[in-house]
Amino acid sequence: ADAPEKKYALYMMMLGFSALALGTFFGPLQAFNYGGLDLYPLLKPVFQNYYQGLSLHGVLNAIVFTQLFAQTIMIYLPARELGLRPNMKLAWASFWMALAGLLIAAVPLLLNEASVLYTFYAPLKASWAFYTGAAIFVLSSYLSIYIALELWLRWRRANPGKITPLATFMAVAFWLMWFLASLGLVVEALFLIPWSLGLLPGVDPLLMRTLFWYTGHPIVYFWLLPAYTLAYVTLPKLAGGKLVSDPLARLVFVLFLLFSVPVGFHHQFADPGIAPYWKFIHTVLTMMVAVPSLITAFTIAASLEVAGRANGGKGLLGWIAALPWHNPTVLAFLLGFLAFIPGGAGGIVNASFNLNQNVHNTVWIPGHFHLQVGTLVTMAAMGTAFWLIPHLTGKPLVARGLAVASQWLWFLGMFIMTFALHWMGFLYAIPRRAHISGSPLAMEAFKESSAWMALNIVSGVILLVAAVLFFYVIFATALQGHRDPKRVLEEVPFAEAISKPEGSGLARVTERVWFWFGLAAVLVVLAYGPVLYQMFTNMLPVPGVRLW
Ligand code: HAS
Repeated sequence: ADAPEKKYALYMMMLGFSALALGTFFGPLQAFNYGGLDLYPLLKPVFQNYYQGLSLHGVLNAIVFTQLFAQTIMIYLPARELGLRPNMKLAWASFWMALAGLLIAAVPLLLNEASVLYTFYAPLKASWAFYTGAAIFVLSSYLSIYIALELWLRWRRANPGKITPLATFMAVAFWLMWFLASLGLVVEALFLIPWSLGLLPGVDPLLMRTLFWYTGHPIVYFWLLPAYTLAYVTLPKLAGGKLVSDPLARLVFVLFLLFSVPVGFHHQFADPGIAPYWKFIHTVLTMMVAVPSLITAFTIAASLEVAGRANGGKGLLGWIAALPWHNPTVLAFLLGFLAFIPGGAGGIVNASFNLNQNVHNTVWIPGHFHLQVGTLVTMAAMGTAFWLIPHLTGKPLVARGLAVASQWLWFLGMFIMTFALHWMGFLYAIPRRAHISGSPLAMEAFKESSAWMALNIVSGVILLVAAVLFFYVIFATALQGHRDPKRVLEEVPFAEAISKPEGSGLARVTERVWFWFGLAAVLVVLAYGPVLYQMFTNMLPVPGVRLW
């Protein structure tokens, strides 16, 4: 790593992949659980039970890995695009804060004192160290928000009147969205930490759930948007073509800024204490947040078509075969996006107020999100690692064939697993977050779906093999002694756009970032304000309980 931001990006990303490696190890154990095979007794005394494994799996994969990858991509890409050095002191401070938070939270997780799953619903209570470590970890992303905004504003001062380059624009919209989105978790931590220390007699579970889901839905776009950014700014070039429309890509990110946050009640359709009309308003807003993904489906597919035709593909579908499927990065994105189609459709089922009653708290839901975050987001990160680690280190990719195999196997494993989970959830109402294999009664109750459940074991084995291959490739690449700068991508592969932002009215309108941010904040206040006000004021008059 010759530039300091390269070293920062490498460390951040490898820390994220280390978390993913450990978290992923528990994945097959969850899959085996749904297949009726309980391997947890074999892991004693190091790991105690299913719920400890599930908490480690969710926290490390969904919270830690995703945030560290965002802190890599959404700082490194704008820095390279603008040719500016980010504030390195703060960048390293964010790294050390994330590491410290992770280590503090890891202790209770490993001691089975924080087995409260990644949603940490009260009244489940974890050790104070878990909430404190998690808070420090999440707050490290606030430094990233500052670093990205400072970088952008520095560029703007030097380039008045110019349209912000695309990756930087995406990073700015992304970090502003995360600032708004993360406030729920920050406020929740202000209750959970004193409660876990015994300073508060209790917390209101409904309020805690509401604060959690305030952040808990937009956090999925916090996971998704680095993948989308890479898909817009690098995939078209890696596939051999161009991005069809730069302004449309900007519109997508503005729509995410506006609609990612005011939607959290769609996780609480079954909760009492929130009037149905509020839930309905959040349903409508959730449908709005699917729109930027539909635009993305169009723009990315069209850009891939441009690439396929530039590679010599002919006819209606010949361009698909002409895409560079042998390139492990392109392959990862193609397969990830294919999985995202049924995943997105499932999301719309979840959001549909009444249909949700059929799938809520069943294994359909883990089926949905393993297509979204487990397949697209993770594969985008894996695929990107195949060029980014060589780019950052000057060391060429080791075992390209295994890299390709890891992506096919990951896709196949996820496909089988999510197919089975959707089926089991929708038709047999098998509950999620349930230790099924530990209870003969539960196995008896779900006998009729045993064929689907057995598929989970198959998928667990395939995913384990895929993970071993992937982690071997990236760690062997990063740790080898051999450098060969000629065989690595020296520059970030930024794609050129066919429809450019210069002269585009849409690009001018989207450039008014502070206006969109203000509007997003107003939407949040309208969609959440009255309900939260009511929840906070209802909480106060409980006789004999002082909450502050
Ligand atoms: Fe979700 C639950 C609704 C997207 C993650 N979601 C979850 C949970 C997680 C999660 C983790 O309304 C569980 C939380 C928990 O533990 O309880 N979700 C949606 C909707 C969308 C959506 C409407 N979710 C995501 C994404 C996630 C994610 C993205 C992670 C990254 N979700 C819900 C709801 C629930 C829920 C309810 C609560 C359910 C309950 O009852 O508990 C939308 O944003 C989806 C829009 C997506 C599309 C797809 C567009 C397709 C594209 C692919 C194009 C293909 C190409 C390929 C280009 C409309 C972009 C070309 C290929 C070639 C080869 C040519």
